[in-house]
Amino acid sequence: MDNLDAIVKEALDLFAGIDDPDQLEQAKARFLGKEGALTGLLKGLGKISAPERPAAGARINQAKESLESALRERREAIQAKRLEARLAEEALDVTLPGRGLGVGGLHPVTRTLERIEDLFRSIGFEVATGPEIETDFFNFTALNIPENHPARAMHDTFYVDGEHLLRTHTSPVQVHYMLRHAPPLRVIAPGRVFRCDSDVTHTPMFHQVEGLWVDEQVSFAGLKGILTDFMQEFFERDDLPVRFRPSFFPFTEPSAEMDIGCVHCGGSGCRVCSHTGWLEVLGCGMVHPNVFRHVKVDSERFQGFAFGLGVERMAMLRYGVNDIRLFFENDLRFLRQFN
Ligand code: 2NM
Repeated sequence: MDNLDAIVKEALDLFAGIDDPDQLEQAKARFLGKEGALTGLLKGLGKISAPERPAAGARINQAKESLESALRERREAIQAKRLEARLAEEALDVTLPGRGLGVGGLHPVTRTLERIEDLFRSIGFEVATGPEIETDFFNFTALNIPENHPARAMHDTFYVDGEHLLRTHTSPVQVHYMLRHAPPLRVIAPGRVFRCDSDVTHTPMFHQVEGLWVDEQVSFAGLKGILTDFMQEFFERDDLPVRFRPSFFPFTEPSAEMDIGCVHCGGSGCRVCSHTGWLEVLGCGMVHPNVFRHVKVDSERFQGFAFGLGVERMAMLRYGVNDIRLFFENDLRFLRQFN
């Protein structure tokens, strides 16, 4: 009992210096555990004379309580300190600027498509769309391409079943349009087309714009004028040379292909134009009477001119892209250059 104050002081000093909960529990056991110093004193109470026993017991209990309350305080202090350290470590600086929103942009093919649409809209053309899955009739028969005609093989068609296919051009949209609208009419049909063809210059899906003008005084001369103006507006060069070469399409007669002076070398000859100075950019012609017959347009009274161009090709020439596949890889390093 003479050591009681010394034991309490030793315990309180020890507890005060501990920062770890496990160590604190071990220290507690040294004084209050089964073999602890205070427990030992309580066990020895029996040896104390009866008259002194209650006072001695009370002193030991008091000491025990003071140790327990010191332990409680210490535990709380350790916990508070740990929480503070964690909060400091995990603190967020809410005043830091945010990452910001990336600004998206339109795909170069979309931009080119919209540019073409805007130019034709500005001269009175309507924009029409139609399904990508078509019937044999709308994609071929109505366009004067009969069964077993080599043009069907030429187009490398993806067939869905015996009657349905992925359209190989957007001309079927013009056929639908002519069935619903009587001439005079001016319409372009932009959209995806599909051909079973894949190499450096061909992708199995690409975009086309086809145009059609039907009226009573439509001529090949008018066709040449409109397409020349269009190319000069599109490439922003009013001195852009153009030429028309005879060609063949089942749905037009006569038919022609249109070339423009090479936008890469200016006509002197380079790899882009295969050293010819010219780039083929479009097919066109006067609508064949058989097409008019299928859509019930009187070909004695009306004439029509039509044309078709590839949107990816126009985008490549406008932006100087040398591989069509870049448009479909969706590599952001490529796409970001068009923003
Ligand atoms: C081309 C070339 C020439 C064309 C024809 C028609 C329709 F439906 F009126 F008969 N639409 N588009 C046409 C004519 C398309 O693409 C190279």
